[in-house]
Amino acid sequence: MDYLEKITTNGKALFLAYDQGLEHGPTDFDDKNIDPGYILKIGVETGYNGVIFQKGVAEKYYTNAQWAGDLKTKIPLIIKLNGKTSLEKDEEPYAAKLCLVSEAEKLGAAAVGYTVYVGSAHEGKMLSEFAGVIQEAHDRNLPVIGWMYPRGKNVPDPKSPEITAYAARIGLELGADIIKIHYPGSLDALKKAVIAAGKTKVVVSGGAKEDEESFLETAKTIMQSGAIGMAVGRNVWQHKDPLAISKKLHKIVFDS
Ligand code: FBP
Repeated sequence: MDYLEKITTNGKALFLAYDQGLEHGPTDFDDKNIDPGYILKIGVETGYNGVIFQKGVAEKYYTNAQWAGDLKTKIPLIIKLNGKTSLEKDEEPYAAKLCLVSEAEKLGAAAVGYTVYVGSAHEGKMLSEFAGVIQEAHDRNLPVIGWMYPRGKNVPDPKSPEITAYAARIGLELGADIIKIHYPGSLDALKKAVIAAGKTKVVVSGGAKEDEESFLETAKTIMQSGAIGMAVGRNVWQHKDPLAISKKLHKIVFDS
């Protein structure tokens, strides 16, 4: 079976990330985007390939949501299984596992996600948990997306081409279906990471909100690299017109 069928369109993907409430807290939000229902509306109206929630938001705003009729046919749910808060300042981060694959499946997830802080002193624990997640998810025909984020004092330059390609490769070595990596700053560096990931597909994270023009230029570059798309949060739902920026992004991802 093609694990990725449910969360891609013609081999491309655009995901709407909304796990920042745990990762960063309400500081990322305004009066509108603090409401997960608002995010779901953006996701449904502009046809994202998946919305990324932690399990609590998933349960209350997706699995048991009545407002949008049969949501499951409109936007796939991706549950992020682990995470950490920004209050924890350990130089060597660890993202605790917060949800089981079986729970995610019960909540209606079409895919699951897991962060590995590549290079952290706690890397071994995360690699081992991630391997377990992949096995359990594949037993249930659920695709797995790995947030492969280099961090820690052994990683002085987390966006260097070498470390980005290494992080990407780890996704392939462990059996991730898709990896999510940060943009390493140039087309050439991203191409190297995509090649290192082999048959594991690559999506690129959006990052902190930036000027629309430079954000869309980067998106165009990303789509020339062999990456299949992006997983974007703040650059969409912090935008003054999330639907308009989503449409532009869709055109770049799916028409490239
Ligand atoms: P953004 O597009 O808003 O950057 O979201 C991508 C993402 O990976 C989220 O899934 C996650 O909450 C956040 O970035 C984590 O960012 P960081 O670890 O850099 O604080």
